[in-house]
Amino acid sequence: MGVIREYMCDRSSGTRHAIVIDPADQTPEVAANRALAAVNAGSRMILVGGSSDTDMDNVHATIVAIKEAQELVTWAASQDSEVEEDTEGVPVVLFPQGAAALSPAADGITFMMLMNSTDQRFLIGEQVKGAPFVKKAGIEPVPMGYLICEPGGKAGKVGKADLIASHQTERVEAYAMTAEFLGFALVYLEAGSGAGSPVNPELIKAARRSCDLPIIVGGGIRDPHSARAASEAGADWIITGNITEEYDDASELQAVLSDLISGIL
Ligand code: 1GP
Repeated sequence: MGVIREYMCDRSSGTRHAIVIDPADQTPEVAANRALAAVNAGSRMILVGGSSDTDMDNVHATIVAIKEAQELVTWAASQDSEVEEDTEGVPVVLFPQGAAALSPAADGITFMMLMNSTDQRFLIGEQVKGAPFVKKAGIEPVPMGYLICEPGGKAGKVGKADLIASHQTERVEAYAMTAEFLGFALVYLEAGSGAGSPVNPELIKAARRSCDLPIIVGGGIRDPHSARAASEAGADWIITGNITEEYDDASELQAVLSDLISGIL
């Protein structure tokens, strides 16, 4: 098993937090500062991707900037005998909209099927297009079933998803079982970036009871309360995106994310 898959699927330390950085929304330098603030707050992974306006150039520049910033911090800490804490960086993983927004600098890629898309392109088309690049670049693919739930936001529209309604627990159970039977490593329940309400915890519980895969939950999680609700319902990873982009000041962002992460069990 690859190291990124092992890392993402490790449940020994309970629910973890990750941020998603959209390269279309900020410069690589700003993205790197935000990533460092998130890691200081306790985030354990940086996902890079967005539903639109990402391309090879902005995705690559963003990943390189984040990795260089992490390396600089690690190097600086190694020069300072006073610093005792672990300053190793966290993995930077592609969370792509498709084959046109990849980077060889990533540590891994969520190689995903948008399982409830109505468009062949998001079920298998983009994956077939992107696979040769992933292979050649030696990026570790982590197979993931991606499910978009109501309200779905831009991801739901772009991905032409037949959204999972908040009461459709049996439907989510069947998808989660299917993800496991197909050999995926992870299931991601997405409410859409900026969603007015996060994924219904009942859907998370349904996915949890029907498969053994680690569950990632994101979309509309903005406070410790909703982070805790997702965690209690069985999420292994809590993802936040928008909230990270609302703060330019790194220490302010770190404080907001520390507070949110404190809500996770
Ligand atoms: C995107 O689910 C994530 O895939 C993040 O959503 O921007 O609402 O935090 P937010």
